[in-house]
Amino acid sequence: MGSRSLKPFLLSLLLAAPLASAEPGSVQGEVLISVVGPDGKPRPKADRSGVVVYLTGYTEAPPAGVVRMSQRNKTFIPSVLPIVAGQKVEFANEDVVVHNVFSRSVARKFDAGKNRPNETYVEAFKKTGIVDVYCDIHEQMVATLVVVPNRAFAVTGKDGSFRLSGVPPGRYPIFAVHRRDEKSDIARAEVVVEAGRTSTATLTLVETRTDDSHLDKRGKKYGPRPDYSEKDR
Ligand SMILES: [Cu+2]
Repeated sequence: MGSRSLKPFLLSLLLAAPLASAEPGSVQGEVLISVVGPDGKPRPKADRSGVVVYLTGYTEAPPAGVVRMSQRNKTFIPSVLPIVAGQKVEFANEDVVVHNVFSRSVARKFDAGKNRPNETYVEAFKKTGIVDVYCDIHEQMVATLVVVPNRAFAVTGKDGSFRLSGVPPGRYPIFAVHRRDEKSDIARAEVVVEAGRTSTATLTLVETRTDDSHLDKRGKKYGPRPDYSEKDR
């Protein structure tokens, strides 16, 4: 009886030892965005929100649960969504019209088909990378999923600031990806994370692509489309 209760205790000690020595650290910093004007000269951008900052070099299991990307007023909410590889996203039609969410990106190609109001489509994203999400009915609907390898990620606010927590000590590449598509620029730097400490990093993104032009799910230009409003059911 005594040995039976001792075993799990010893096991927990063994498991706890390596974890205690790897106290995590944090990274905080700033993303600068420079936009190239018509004269070819770069200018700093005031609004630095919506940039995904993440680290590579180690993997972690995704958080439990499904992440939601909604469709409302013919817009994706949120329009930029970082997730951990292996995580599922539910594309929820919270609109009054039909949507057809799809992606033709290398990291994940999918076609949700036509989803009516209140319908939800769930897709799993196993590979890391940038997934451009569009609607085959409404050309103006654009969103970006950034599938990252671990939980140390953040989305910048307007001031470009970010904070990554729970990072195991080590030297890592750190990246900043702006919305737009998989062809957009990615800023890269390197950061050293020490146990229990906060490191700093500054990343500079050059924004070269400023439009949202893209093809439909068949790889063709968007032509006139029926709106599939509620009355067409
Ligand atoms: Cu749509």
